[in-house]
Amino acid sequence: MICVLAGGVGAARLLTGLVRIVAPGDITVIVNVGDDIVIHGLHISPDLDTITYTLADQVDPERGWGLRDETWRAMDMVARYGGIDWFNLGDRDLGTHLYRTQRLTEGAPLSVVTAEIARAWDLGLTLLPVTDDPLRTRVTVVDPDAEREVGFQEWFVQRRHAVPVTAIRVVGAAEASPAPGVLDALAEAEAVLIAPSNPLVSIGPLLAVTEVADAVRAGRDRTVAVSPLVAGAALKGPADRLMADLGHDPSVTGVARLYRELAATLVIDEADATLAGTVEAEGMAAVVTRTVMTDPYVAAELSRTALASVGIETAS
Ligand code: FO1
Repeated sequence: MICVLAGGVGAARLLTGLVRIVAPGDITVIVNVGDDIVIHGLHISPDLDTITYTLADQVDPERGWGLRDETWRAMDMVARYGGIDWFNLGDRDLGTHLYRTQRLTEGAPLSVVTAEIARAWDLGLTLLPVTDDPLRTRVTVVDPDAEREVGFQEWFVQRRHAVPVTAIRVVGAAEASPAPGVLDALAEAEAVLIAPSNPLVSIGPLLAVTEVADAVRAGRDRTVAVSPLVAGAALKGPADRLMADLGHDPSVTGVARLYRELAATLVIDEADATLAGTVEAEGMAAVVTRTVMTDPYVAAELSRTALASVGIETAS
């Protein structure tokens, strides 16, 4: 059994490789829900949907989120009325949010609804939201006029993550319990993979749930993280700037400082080979390989290397 801690796009890409080398039935993915937002009365779970659509080979390849061949006619109507149109919901994507919202309204927990959606797309693996309880990442931003705390998507999408950030808070974490199956998956996993997702706003909210952090820490020797930074830059998203804004070194060394108590090994890109020594000085084993997942075959080799670093050999 392999357990993966996941955010959105980077995790989804890694999973396209992992399912090529490990039977999907042996994979459990624990997914961030701190990015979730209720908008137009609909419950949107971006990271769960990004992973689902990517594994179903339905994600829009350029955007990395939402569905391919999408149309936007419903959003055009919202814009016509002067409604909230900065968060783009495609016509087909809306069907997912309608279904999820209806099921949640009926009282089904998010983990149950997530399993229903995953089954409808024949994913084969187990997708779990980290918690069924409300968990919301909030970001303190420096707007031109003032510093204010906003919801994750108000920072990420509405402000295009182009404003300085002074703090992150995961509201609800103290009261949140892990969703059913999360602690069992972590306890039973032969290896835990921390996907190349943003350590602060994608993996951070998972670890903000104390029991999850404790379970990951307890399995440190069989846990391996893949750095989301290559040569000091995030491939997608604002991880590098966010780390710098919040006083972390935006490099694999800074990633090692964030993960050293949770994971024994950090997989870093060939571009960062010269920093392997500083990663090891932080107390993690460094494994150097190609980490830029240009296609699922590279993602499969990256997954294979990551698993091998904690003693799991997979057939090639
Ligand atoms: N990202 C954007 O940059 N602009 C959008 O309008 C947008 C809409 C959206 C709708 C549904 C969904 O599942 C994801 C969406 N995303 C959008 C991506 C999302 O904001 C981010 O990928 C994650 O929250 C960060 O991991």
